[in-house]
Amino acid sequence: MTDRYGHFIDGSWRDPAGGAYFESINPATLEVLYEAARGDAADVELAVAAARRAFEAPSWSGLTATQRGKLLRRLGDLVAENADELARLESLDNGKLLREMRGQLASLPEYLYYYGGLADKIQGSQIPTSNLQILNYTQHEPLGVVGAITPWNSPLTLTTSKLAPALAAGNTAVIKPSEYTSRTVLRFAQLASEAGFPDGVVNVVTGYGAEAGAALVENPTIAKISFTGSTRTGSAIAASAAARFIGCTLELGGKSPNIVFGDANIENAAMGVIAGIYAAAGQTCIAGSRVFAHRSVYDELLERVSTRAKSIVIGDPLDDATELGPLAFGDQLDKVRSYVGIGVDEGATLYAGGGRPNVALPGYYFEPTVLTDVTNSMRVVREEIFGPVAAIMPFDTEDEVVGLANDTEFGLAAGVWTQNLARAHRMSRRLEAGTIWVNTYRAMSPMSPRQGFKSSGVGIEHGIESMHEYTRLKSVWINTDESPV
Ligand code: TXE
Repeated sequence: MTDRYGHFIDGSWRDPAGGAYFESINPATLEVLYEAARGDAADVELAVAAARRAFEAPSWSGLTATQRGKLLRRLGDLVAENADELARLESLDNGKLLREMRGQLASLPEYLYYYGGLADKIQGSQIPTSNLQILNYTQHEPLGVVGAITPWNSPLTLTTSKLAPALAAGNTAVIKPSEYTSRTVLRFAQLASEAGFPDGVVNVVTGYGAEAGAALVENPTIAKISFTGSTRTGSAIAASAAARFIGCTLELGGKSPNIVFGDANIENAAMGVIAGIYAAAGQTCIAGSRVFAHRSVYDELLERVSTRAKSIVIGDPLDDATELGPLAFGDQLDKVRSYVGIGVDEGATLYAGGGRPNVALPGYYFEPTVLTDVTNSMRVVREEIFGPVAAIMPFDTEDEVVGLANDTEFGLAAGVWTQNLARAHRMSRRLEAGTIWVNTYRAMSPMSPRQGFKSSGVGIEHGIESMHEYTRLKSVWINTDESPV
């Protein structure tokens, strides 16, 4: 019999108010993995009310910041102890390679340790106003109940990026994971309970975006929305949050340039281009989907990338020999396939890949693909495909490639491959993206802030800076004398 999971609300499992469940499918085998509760406004209401009670209860609001930090560190330990199980559950759910998941799980506790350490280091200040009689100081307060809406490509990591600073700052949370990947987020909430977070501090309502997700965004008690997902959904969430004057942190899509100059170490650059676009089958917001190669190295880079693309081992994500797994669900496969068709119709050349690979498993597989003869006006270059599809273009000058790279609605990340130090600095300054990688791609740490420029986001994730996404600042004025001021 298929496993069935309810919501995780107020420290225990809850059946959905409407009684409905939906299936989660293994994208490699197309088998049903489990059923999750199909949440609606009533479930969200219950979870938000529990989170608000928990926010006000002395068992949470009465903790010192150091005690909150300790809970986060304990949760980090529990995540480390259960890393194998979590890695496997997520790999089964979204098709990400088990070995990549093991890598993610190895660093996930760091997020919890880092924000656990920061919990008691968020300080206000004393301000020397023009009146000596006045003591003016600031303090950072938690916001209340944070609504976190997370996607399917890296459910655990992206949920933790929001939850760790939110909890460190003293908020409580209701998480709505993607309907494609509910399992690890539910397990994470259970581990938070085991770590000693009081009931109601971490709640999970599973379900569809238009139902549970929209109800969470519209709930009047929610003090803030933190969202990672598509630019379209992010835009709707931002509008709804703005109408109620609540804050939102949005991490959205990307169409990141990966730029290879003629003086680059070409072997490293080719590997960086490959990892940039084919890791996680291209289903990452930071995918280096627009590759610009200086004309002097264009042919060589194209050859290296396409030769490697054709030899990538595609198969079962649980098998350590596999280098590329399936796409996460059927609609995602349809989207990627249709974009390749659109590119060819627009005049692009299908240089490598473009179809279903020869894999015994019935899942949503798509070959690592290379498109050439592309221009910046084509949809395959302008829109986020979110699949293993690289568009490779030549360029002649630095000015030209800066113009091409910045000619996009997105601004999440950019890669630069060069041995020229001055050029590396110049490019880092000129590229309009929140993260710049030079002679590397995809490097990331909970300690380093990231911000999406342009349509790629609002607000900051990671780093000390993201703590302030989850606090509000109060300015206190005290007359220290008997005489009035
Ligand atoms: O995204 P959605 P989807 C991009 C990527 C992908 C495309 C579609 O291009 O192909 O988005 O993916 C919830 N109110 N990215 O459909 O819809 C939804 O249930 C509130 C990039 O999965 O944005 C899920 O939990 N919530 C990205 C979450 O939003 C709503 C990662 C994301 O779903 C909602 C994922 C609504 N009206 C997709 N509608 C990245 N930046 O890494 C949906 N949701």
